[in-house]
Amino acid sequence: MRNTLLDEINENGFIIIEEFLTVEEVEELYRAGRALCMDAPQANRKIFSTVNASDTHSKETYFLESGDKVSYFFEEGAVGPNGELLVNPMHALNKVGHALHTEHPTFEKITFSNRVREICWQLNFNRPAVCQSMYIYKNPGIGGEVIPHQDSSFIYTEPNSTIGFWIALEDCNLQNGCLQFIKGSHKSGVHRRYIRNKENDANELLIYDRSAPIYPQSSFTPLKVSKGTCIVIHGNAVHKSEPNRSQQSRHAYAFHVIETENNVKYSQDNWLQPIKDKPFPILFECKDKNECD
Ligand SMILES: O=C(O)CCC(=O)C(=O)O
Ligand SMILES: [Fe+2]
Repeated sequence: MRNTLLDEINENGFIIIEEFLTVEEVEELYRAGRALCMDAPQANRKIFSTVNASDTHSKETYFLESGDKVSYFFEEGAVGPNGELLVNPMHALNKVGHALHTEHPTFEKITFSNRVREICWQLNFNRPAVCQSMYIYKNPGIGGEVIPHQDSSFIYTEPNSTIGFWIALEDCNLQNGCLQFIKGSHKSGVHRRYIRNKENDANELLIYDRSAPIYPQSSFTPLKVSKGTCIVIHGNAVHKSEPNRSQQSRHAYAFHVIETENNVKYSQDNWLQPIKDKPFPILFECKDKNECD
């Protein structure tokens, strides 16, 4: 019983769980995501892109400080040269992050639900913690590509323990930029890392330690999933999503979980660091190992 999900993630690098959320829960999260669009800042809008590294200091600082906040990241094509909005505010955001799981009750409720705990338990976590969360918009026409990556590049633990929960809030297909995976790619280690730049006076606060690997398009399998589906992602699984070329948005709620026991070390080089006296919140703790088997 405990090993079905474990076998699946160990084999493919991901697990697809259909109807993970009820229709009502999907609706509640989707409504909350849309409401966030109206709360987004009207000045000093910050852009998020995995393609163009036109990083300014203020943009990187905003990102680095977003770990315990509800911060708003705009699409590249949504903001004009003077910071003005070029599109409908409902279509302007790339994502909101990275602490919806602690700062927003609607997202907190799903993140700390027994369904999530059950999956972590089945995946042999002993003291799992949620380190980040985000609402991803992938808006029609404007929603940019997410380049091939492993989540462990950003959230690195030793040994690897990172998993992602990615929950579709709308039906996903090739046209609107569904997730695509290289099956089995989690078996090949962490290919590069995104780390804090140790050079104090450097322009870039965050850097990759290696150049981007080339993954052939033919190696990716698109996962067309219905809203309410949860895809559990192994930290080392290579995945991506293409731009949204459709007329429909492709909203999703995603969060990441790490092990905090079993001598697992969270890397101090990661962009995301727990705030002093505010450790990453725990999903459960197995005090007595026998109790958890
Ligand atoms: O939603 C996407 O397109 C990418 C999300 C992703 O890579 C993640 O949640 O780890
Ligand atoms: Fe990812």
